[in-house]
Amino acid sequence: MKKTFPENFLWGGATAANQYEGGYNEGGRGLATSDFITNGSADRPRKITIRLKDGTKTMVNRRPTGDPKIDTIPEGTSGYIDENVYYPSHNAVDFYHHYKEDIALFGEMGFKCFRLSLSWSRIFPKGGIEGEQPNEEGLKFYEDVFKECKKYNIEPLVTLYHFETPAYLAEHFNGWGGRETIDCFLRMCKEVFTRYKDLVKYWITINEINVLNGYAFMGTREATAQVRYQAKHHMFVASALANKLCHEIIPDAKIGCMVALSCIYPKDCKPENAFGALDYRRGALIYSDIMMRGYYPSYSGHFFEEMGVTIKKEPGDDEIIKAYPSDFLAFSYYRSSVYHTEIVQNTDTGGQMGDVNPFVEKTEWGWAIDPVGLRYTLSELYDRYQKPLFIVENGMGTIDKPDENGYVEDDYRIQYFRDHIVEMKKAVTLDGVDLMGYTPWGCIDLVSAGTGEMKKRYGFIYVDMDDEGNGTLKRTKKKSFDWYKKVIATNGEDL
Ligand code: P53
Repeated sequence: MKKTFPENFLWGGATAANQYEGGYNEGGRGLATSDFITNGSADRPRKITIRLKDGTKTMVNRRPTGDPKIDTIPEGTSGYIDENVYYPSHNAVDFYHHYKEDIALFGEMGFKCFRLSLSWSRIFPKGGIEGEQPNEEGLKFYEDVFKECKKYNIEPLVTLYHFETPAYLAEHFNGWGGRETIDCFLRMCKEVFTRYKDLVKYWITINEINVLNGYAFMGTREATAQVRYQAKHHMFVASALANKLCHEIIPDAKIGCMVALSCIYPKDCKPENAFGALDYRRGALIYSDIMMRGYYPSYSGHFFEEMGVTIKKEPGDDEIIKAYPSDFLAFSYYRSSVYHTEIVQNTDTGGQMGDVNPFVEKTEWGWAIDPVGLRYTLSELYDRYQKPLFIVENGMGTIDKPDENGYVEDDYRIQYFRDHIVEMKKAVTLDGVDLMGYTPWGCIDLVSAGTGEMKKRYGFIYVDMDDEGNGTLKRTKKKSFDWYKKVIATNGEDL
């Protein structure tokens, strides 16, 4: 039995380009689907702005309905952003110009690992279509970032795809709805594996593959179950072939898949609720089952049949998925939720909605705070796969109130992390889970994916910016900064 975390445990923090990087029209970058999404709030959904066929600009709800009046982004994509609307991804919190400062702060906290994603259209502005040359300025940017990490002995953990599809691929191939996108993705992968082979040893193929849906996330025009699961099938093939390429080009690298796996409990001992919760959970586990084990699981037949989905596979797809499974399973864990047969569940997001749990408290955004659920999930996943796990997102989005010096006393955040790390430690020491590391989400304040807000903050570092993008972008350490620094320095002993 292990007594504590392993020596080489990867403590760190996590970010994603579409919410953190900015510089959307700098350095030769092409536009991405995320650049067309406005800000929103908990009760005002984010919208995707695109042009109507008649030429007028309009707004549509974030989940496209298949309305034929709505076109995807036509030729010359740059003309289609509405200057009067605020798009949080455009400048985000400007990692593009602050990376040295930010990485120095991560270094000061003692990070062993920093999770970031590549903006695909920065590497290939058109997504890597046949004959397209990579954008040297984009490649150089990430090289500089990784070299900066090395200065502080920080291992980059790089997500190849996180909530943004090159707009060109959305326009021409229906994003991940088209098989062509697989080849484009692989051209991008080959380029970055080759370029960064000495700098990056930890990779993740596709972020939260189970929550992806519609134009914003996958570049598809429609968001029907048929289109969604066909696109996911393309992602399974792309992910497996990316694993293959990665191992060929960087033999000592590890490459994982990533699924949102916040946990789900049955409401009570009513058998239908217990089985219902198990079956509902499969809606999320199907993704890791396919990518970790290498085949569509036996229950997937009834799962797709009930949704009226028929997956179109090309000859060889199943063999590819079988031959190149993921080395590890990365997952996000934020909360738990409760399954009840009479409550309509949000399909496959691994515990998004459900009945009220009277035993746990909630954040201001209604996310149940449940540290034991983290141990539960770690055990569930390790018992199922017996392969290394990596918690690549966890944390608490809150409204932080800085004092006159910009200092935030975020004792609630410290409490959240302390409680989760205690349970994570039990999973490692008592349950024997092989856990590679822990990278809390939004280690520096960044734009919320769900609402586009800035005020939903997760960071150890405060960034002076508001929901409309106003502010100095000044970085200030919160109280949790020094606390997390101590946790890392003692390898999780002093909490
Ligand atoms: P925000 C939905 C459910 C679970 C995780 O979320 C999710 C989402 C998308 O909103 O996203 C992940 O910012 C995601 C991050 C995201 C983070 O969780 O809505 O991988 O990009 O920022 C937190 O509070």
